[in-house]
Amino acid sequence: DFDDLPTVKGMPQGCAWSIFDKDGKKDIYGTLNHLTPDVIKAAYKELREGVSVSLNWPIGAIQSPGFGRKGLDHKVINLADALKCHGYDDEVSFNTQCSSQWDSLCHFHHQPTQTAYQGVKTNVKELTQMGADGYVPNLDLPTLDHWHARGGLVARGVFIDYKLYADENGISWNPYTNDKITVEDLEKVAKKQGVEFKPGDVIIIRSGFTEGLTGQSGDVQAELMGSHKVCGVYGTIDTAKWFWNKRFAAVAGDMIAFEQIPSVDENGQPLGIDGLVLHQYFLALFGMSIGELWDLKALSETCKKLGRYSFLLTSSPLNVPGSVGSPPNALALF
Ligand code: UVW
Repeated sequence: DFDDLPTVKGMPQGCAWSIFDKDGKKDIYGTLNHLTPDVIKAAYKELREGVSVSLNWPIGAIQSPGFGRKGLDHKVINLADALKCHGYDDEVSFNTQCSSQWDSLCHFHHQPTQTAYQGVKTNVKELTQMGADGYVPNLDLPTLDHWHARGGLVARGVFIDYKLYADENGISWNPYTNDKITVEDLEKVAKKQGVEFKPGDVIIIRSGFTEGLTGQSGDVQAELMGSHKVCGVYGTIDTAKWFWNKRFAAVAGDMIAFEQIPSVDENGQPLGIDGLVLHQYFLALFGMSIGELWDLKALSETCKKLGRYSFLLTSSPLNVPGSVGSPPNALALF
């Protein structure tokens, strides 16, 4: 458990570096290590109805992503010009944080020590290394491309439909303020939905954030996101403890940062982005990837219709060497 993790010099309690090391080799997968063959085989038992739901919001769904990030640039190339034949290619460029994504364990560091998972001191040069023969993936950095070496992510997904729960129970809830979801809320919703957490689960939480932006004009989207106050899971050390102790393989949601922004200190005073509690614990200390901006409306409808909130989850990030973030290409299979 969190309180029993070995002390790591200079780091706070809850630092899981070395926990998943094997045969003298430094681990780069973090809590994906909970996904053993037995856990994956058990997850396949969730596949019963033959129904598949995509959890991926379109890249470019937000016209001007927050924090000054670059949105989608999609260029279609006419092959009549390039190859003198009829047809098309296309070129895309975007910040991987602009729509549905996984945050790798290199994305957000433990701020006081500026270290990523395993104490890695990542720098831009290492992440974009080019050798004489082209790109050289760095095998020591916990980036998302390495998920391919372990066959992507296959797990049992468990869905916490907080938005539905709030709507049905008259709870005042606005995704575009810093309204928060506490551990007590998560447990209440899980109980209502009949969800039982198991080690190796990927927990997926719906707040209504992405669907409220879907189809809105760029101006309305900018207005809704403009305050940089956003809903999410309450960022405290006790919350982090709960997530670690549940042995989740990863966490995801439709929120822009998964956790509430801004985080607040013990006196309720707002902290800067460098004070994000769960980003530091999950990514840098635990090695637990965070999924953000997933599109969960169809998942909500399917779970309600089928009357169950667990499923087989698959995800295969882009195989871009050195990728700090990536669209998840995530599917829920029932
Ligand atoms: C930050 O990068 C601060 O947050 P996110 O991972 O939510 O984009």
